[in-house]
Amino acid sequence: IENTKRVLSIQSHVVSGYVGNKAAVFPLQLLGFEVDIINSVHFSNHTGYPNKWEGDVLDGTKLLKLIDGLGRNGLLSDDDESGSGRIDHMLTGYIGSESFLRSIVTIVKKLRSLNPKTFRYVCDPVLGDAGKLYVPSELVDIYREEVLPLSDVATPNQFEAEVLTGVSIASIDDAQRACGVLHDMGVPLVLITSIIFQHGNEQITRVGSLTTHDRSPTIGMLASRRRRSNSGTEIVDQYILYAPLIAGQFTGTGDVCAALFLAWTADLSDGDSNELNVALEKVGGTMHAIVKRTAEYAESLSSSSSNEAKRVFSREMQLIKSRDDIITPPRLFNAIKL
Ligand code: PLP
Ligand code: PXL
Repeated sequence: IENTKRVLSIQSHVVSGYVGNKAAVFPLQLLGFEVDIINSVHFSNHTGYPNKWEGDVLDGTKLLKLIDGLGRNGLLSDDDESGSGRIDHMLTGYIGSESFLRSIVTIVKKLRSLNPKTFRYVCDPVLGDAGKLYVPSELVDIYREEVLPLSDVATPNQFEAEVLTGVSIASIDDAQRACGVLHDMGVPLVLITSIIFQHGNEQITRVGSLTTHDRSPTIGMLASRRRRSNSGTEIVDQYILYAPLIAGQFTGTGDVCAALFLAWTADLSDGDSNELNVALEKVGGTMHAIVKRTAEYAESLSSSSSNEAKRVFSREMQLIKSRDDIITPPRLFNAIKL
């Protein structure tokens, strides 16, 4: 029997809507993963709603207790080599406090020591977006100095990549350099999930595989992997994928994106360079389909929704209706080798 890969996903839970675990778990399960779910917060709704939210936050001490409980029952490791119970991947997203982030560091070290050969930690270093930090600034240095050196995969957006590396990203060259800095910090595989090139960037639209108008706004996703070849030399593979930018503010897209990238890179091996492009195309295809369906739905309601909370709700991702696009990613965009 083929072993099912197990993911420990430590993220937010919201009763209504799709961010954090509510955004990541369904895609992972559809793609065949067993998901062990720890909810870092249990909120009524995401924090972008006009009337705030209610709910509880799990602190770092309680998080470690949950891990203790799992460990005492053999649910973290694989004593008999059967693969059952072994955690192969850990995924984290938005983390709001220093104590919680430090507990994450402890857990990554523990899980890696239990499963040193195959354990992977996929870190979405959520810091902010569009020039604004939405976590305490102390977290930035902890990500840089303690978390990223333990990460096998990181999925920053453009702003996060800039803050973590100090490289400001105005061109593809800059983005490639930022990935290099992240590799130097110890992360072998990086996905910059969204680089927004405003219209008019000819260099970008020309090399892209877009069929849309030359000057339409474009979103780029850049995957970068540093590996050792058979002869031991260091190789960096980098691919970029361009998609038409869909206007509007959507919440939780980064969370789905990280989960999909975890899933589609789960079996990348050291030898091959030509699988990262396939993973990037699958992630880009599914993301575009989800965001497009969501934008169309929000647009269809926009005249009828009078209140602001309803408008925010209308932009919640149409994740359930997108199930076929998650299981079988549409082939929409080609990854271009850089
Ligand atoms: N990829 C595509 C095609 C997208 O449209 C989006 C979000 O809009 C993303 C990826 C994820 O971006 P982010 O990580 O900034 O939420
Ligand atoms: O998508 C990130 C996220 C995670 N957790 C909570 C959020 C958000 C975004 O708004 O509100 C609670």
